[in-house]
Amino acid sequence: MKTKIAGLIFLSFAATIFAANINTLAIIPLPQKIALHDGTFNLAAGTRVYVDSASRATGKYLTERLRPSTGYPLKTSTKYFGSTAIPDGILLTTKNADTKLGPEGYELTVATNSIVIRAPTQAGLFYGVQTLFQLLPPEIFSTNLVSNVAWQIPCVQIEDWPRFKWRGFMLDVSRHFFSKPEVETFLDAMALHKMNVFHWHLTDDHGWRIEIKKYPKLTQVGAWRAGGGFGFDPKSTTAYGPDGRYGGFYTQDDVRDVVKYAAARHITIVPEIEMPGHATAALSAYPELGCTNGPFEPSMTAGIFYGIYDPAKEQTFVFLADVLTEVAQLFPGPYIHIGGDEVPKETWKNSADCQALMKREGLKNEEELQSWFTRRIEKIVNARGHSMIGWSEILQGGLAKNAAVMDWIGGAKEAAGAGHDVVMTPTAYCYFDFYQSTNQTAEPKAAAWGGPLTLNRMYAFEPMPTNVPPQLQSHILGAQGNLWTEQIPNLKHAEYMTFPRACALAEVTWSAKDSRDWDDFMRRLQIHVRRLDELNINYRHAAVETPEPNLLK
Ligand code: TNX
Repeated sequence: MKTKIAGLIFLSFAATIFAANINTLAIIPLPQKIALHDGTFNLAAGTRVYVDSASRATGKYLTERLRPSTGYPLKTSTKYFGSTAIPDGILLTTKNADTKLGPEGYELTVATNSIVIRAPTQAGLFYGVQTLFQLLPPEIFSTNLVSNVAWQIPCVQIEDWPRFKWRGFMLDVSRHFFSKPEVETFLDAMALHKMNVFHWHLTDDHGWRIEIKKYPKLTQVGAWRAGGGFGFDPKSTTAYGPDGRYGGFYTQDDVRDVVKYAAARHITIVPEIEMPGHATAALSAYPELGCTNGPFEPSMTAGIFYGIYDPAKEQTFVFLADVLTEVAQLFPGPYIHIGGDEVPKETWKNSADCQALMKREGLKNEEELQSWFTRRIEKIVNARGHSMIGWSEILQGGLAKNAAVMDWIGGAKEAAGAGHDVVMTPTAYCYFDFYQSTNQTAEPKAAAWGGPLTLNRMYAFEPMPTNVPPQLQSHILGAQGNLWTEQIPNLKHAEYMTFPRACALAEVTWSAKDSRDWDDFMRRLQIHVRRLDELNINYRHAAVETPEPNLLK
């Protein structure tokens, strides 16, 4: 019996030592260039991590992430000032880095007795560290000590950089409130996939989630609702309080913590404050800012968008300027998202004050009124040192001067043609709230107005719109997946909707277009989901167990 076990152990060791070929590597998103060499580097308790002083935080992140599973008391050291490999050491350095790798690129060299990650910036080094984790066995992500795994890293030479600079994920925390630790688990998952923009959808009809000191009622009143509103019992959600209220909000200290947590993972946060529509929660607190007297009630059901600010009241702009002042101070930028989607124009049509305003300003229709509103808001955003971004609809009636557009229902070509930057989030490819399969009865509840959006479809997404000519393509910053949460009352459900589709989107936005290979992605995904298992991230297992057809052929 003993010899049998020893034999098995030997066999599994032999497998890890000798079976290294390119098909055993499972990095997602796929790096730009990989060369695999013979041999492995053995991570051991005595391995040292050397950093130059600028790279100390990245080194600390590396050692802290390696500690729980390996149990190794790894420490970073700045005692070494050179820039070449050190025996038995992992060196992280920006010295002598090739600037051609760009602001997020890195080079990773694993030899049998040394590892070097070299990058022009800390973001690049951080991504090199992410790749290093994925060269180790998936158990490296365990939060518990793992004793039966050999921590071997295959010898490789990797050069890597992202295809797009915007690799985003949007979380709607208005329809369902996700706590600060829940938001942070998403930020960690983003880092694993080298995603770098977290779009935080902080306000909508169903809840105002960010503390604004000057307007305390926004969160005292607007952060709570009595009913679930989308066919579920609020008691069954994770944001139901013992006081019988459903919802929650982030204090400004919470926001600062999340901003810091994101920055440590090289993630920029784009806060979204919805206007002029999707404003019911704000109006439930300050009904005087609406066109009608309300009442405004955040417990409404889906599909009714009646909360809209009144642009004919100066008070509305005073309020929004005050809110944006506090938001601008909390988020280092560069963007503030002002929403702009699905504005119920009927309300403005029926308002004598709005009609009078339109006449005064020579505005032909309510679309132009929205554009007039958006231009005023853009000045406010710009004056606070930020750039404005909004959904497709901000194009209607004329686009504000420097605004960027988030294309969910079109507009990329027009916006790029007029010199504006664009982020692609088309519903057909980027909506994590859509069903992931045609068999809806076998799936947890999802948004059914679009989709299904299967994993292979997301993998076949091409962010660069075919109608944008080459000279304007630099305006397409990248792409983003959106998780709207009308149907999603807890974190595990949210993760299920997001993964593994986000793994596909990460590859679409990071890796070279011509390297996309569905079969190879599915091979790597089999290993990658073991990382998600270790990290306790939920995902749609069926997507991995029953591979879908290749849509790239
Ligand atoms: C459209 S996408 C919306 C959201 C909903 C989503 C549901 C966009 C800019 N607006 O308010 O949550 O559909 O799929």
